[in-house]
This record gives sequence, structure tokens and C-alpha cells, in this order.
Amino acid sequence: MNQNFGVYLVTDAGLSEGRSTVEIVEAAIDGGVDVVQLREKGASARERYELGLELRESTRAAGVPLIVNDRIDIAAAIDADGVHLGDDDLPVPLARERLGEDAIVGRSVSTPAAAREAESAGADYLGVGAVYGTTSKETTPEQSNVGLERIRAVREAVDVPFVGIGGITPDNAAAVVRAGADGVAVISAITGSDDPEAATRRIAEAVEGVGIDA
Ligand code: TZP
Ligand code: MG
Repeated sequence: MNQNFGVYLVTDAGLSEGRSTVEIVEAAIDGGVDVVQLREKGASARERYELGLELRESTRAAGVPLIVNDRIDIAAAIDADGVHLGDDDLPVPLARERLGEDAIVGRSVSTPAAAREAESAGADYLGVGAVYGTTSKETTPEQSNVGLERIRAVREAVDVPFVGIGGITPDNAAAVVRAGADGVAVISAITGSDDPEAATRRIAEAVEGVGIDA
């Protein structure tokens, strides 16, 4: 798989300060986002489906992959590019079977051992976090203190691409990539920003700058 994971936006309508998720996603696309994940934990299946269809139009027009959090059925229903699964979701091999070889199947992990397991199960990429403190998700003790050391350890453990997630901002994104992540996944620093397009661009520049410095 040749997907760039530099800046990965995870949606959360609750943090968008009254703006629509479509508006935030389109601003992020203009700012250079690489991947969009429809998350919306509080929404019903029907609401996620309907929002997914709208996001499908904007993301497809821009050539940006759309990934659905948690739900293989909704990913299939909206013809998303893939699905992102966690410990409480259906297993990675089942997603592969249902969505096909070309689907992008992601897995949340917070330890090197779990990263190895997800890679062996056939995940195309991993989300590793929470790297820094986050207020956008309730995290378990194991998930709450990942830090850059753990990012380095996951990089040592697997070859599969991964994004760091949790408390990422334009100011700390580069450090996560320097520690070995292929990119950063972000909710609030883009979704809650006064200018989501500019915030996305700043994060993209920070991530790309690491490759240039190296
Ligand atoms: N998984 C680990 S941390 C997190 C998720 C979904 C939330 C990230 O949100 P933010 O606002 O970028 O910290
Ligand atoms: Mg999940």
C-alpha cells in the first residue's frame, strides 16, 4: 500500500464549534489533509451513514481516502476506502474478508506487542496513542501515557505505517514523526481551530519538514 498518512483528520462534530463536519473536512482537504476518518461516536448508524455519504462526495472529489471508525457495515454501505478498528470492534481479518484486498484496514494499539499482533493480523496501518494528553477520548491507563518513547518502540517493533494520535498540535507534530511515526492523527487541533484549513496546513508543513530536515 502506498498511502501517505502525514495528516490524518478524525471527525468529531461535538468539537466543531457549530460548524458542520462537511465544512471542517472540506477545509482540511484545502489545507492538505491526507486521510479522513468518520468517527462520530455519539451518532446513530443512520446518522453516520448519511454523513458518510456526504463526506464520500467531498473526499472522493479530492482523492482523499475516507475511513470509517468502528463499523465495517457502514464502511461497506458508503463505499468508504477502509475501516479503523479497536479492541472492542470486529477483528482485522474479518474486515479484510468483507471489504476486500484493496480496503485500508487500520487498528488502534498502544503497545509494541499489540502493534506486532495487528501487523500479523493484516492491518495496513496503525493508530498509536494517546501520545500526549487528550480531552477528546476517555483513555485507559495503558493508553493514557504513550509518549515519544513508546512511539520509538512501536517503530522498532513493526514495519507497517502508523500515525501517532492524542493531543497532537502544529507545535508537537514534528516530534512524533521524528520519533518514528509516519504521520499524525488529529481531532481537536483541526476540528476546534478557528481556521481548520490553516491548522491542517501548519500540521502538514510540520510533518513534511521532518523529511526535509533529515
Ligand atoms: N484515540 C487515541 S487519542 C484520541 C483517539 C481517538 C483522541 C484524539 O483527539 P485529539 O483532540 O487530537 O487529542
Ligand atoms: Mg473502535
